[in-house]
Amino acid sequence: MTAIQTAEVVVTSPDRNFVTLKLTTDDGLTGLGDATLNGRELTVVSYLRDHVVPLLIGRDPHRIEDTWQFLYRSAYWRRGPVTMAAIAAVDVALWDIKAKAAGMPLYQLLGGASRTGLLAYGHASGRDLPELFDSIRDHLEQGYRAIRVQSGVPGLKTIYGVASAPRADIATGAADAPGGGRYDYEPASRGAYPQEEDWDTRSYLRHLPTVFDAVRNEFGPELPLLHDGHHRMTPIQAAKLGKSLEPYDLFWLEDCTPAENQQGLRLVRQHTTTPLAIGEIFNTVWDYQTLVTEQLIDYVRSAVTHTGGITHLRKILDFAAQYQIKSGMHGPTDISPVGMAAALHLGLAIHNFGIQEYMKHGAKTDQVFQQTFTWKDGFLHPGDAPGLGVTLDVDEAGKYPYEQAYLPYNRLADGTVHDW
Ligand code: GCO
Ligand code: MG
Repeated sequence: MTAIQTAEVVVTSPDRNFVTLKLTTDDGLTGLGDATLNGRELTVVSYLRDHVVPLLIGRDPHRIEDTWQFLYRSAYWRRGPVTMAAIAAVDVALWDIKAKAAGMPLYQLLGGASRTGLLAYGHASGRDLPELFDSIRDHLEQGYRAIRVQSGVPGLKTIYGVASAPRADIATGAADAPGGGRYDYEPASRGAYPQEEDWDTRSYLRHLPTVFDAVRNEFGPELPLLHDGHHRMTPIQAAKLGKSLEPYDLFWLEDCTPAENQQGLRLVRQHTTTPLAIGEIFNTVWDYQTLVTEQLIDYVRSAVTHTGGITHLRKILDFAAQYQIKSGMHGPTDISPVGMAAALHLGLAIHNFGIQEYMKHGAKTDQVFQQTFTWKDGFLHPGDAPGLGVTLDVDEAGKYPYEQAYLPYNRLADGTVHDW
């Protein structure tokens, strides 16, 4: 029997913070797993270092399902983003090891390729229409064939998903910028306190349809367009938005309302045919039970990184497949290259793949994590190296120590804290 010999938790902040688990077996194989939880990174580091790593040493790396069940059930305290990110990192590292032992790219172990490449969408944003159009053109030039549209709202200073100012240092599609474009948006900001943003739902509901109208007039009916509501509406407000966006034929409307109350989506669904995507902050199949069995959503947004790894997300996606619901895995810059690689292998193998979110990482991140994935004509492919196809340069990672960073939060005009 082979055994896990060492388990190292590597924290690095090349363009932003990342947490990576590196497992090494006594026969010399290594496996990587992503455990990055944006703005709460060190909680997962402690969960792994203090509680999980001691349990891994000496275990058989090939017993992936057994290790998953052991870590989930023996903790007694179930679910939650910290637990599930830690288990995800172990799970993905074990799949990486198993695929390397087999001499195959990981997607082969998951059933082999169900398609030739993964359609990906990028993030266009602008404070006003000229900036937004510019950003959409940037993304088209970078090869994107599906584009998320986020826009400023008159009267609001800062808003989720919109870069606060175009980057002056790059013209278009520069490889060294996180996101790769001039209007790219990075939610977490370094510093000791979260930044405050402002929010007004009525202004947003009035303004957004005018933005999509302008975008459709400029770019035509074919381009798949997406939008993220980022949990800020009540179900009836979300229903109204979905209905008012119907003429613009969205690929999806994401996180239109916080979905802890899964039944709330019934109301949205009764009123609109705009496709709905939910789940980037979910971490188990139980968070989807009503949403899936009542077909209240169209796309599952969960990432491998935050949902217990490939083992658990695969179960969610297989469950969703029985209800014609597809994958739309979360892929912002806070999913590390290791987490992205896991998403690409899983997305290539499953039948019910929908679309993959893809924000490019910056050049420093790409130096810390060497990757084999390819990006061509709007499609991603994980590559054919054995395992995940990612190597971590631990010395390079050591050059970028952790930097405290927080996600922002919202307040309404009267000072009330609101969902961000
Ligand atoms: C998305 C997400 C992100 C999140 C971020 C938080 O759709 O990509 O909403 O932008 O806000 O991942 O860490
Ligand atoms: Mg989102």
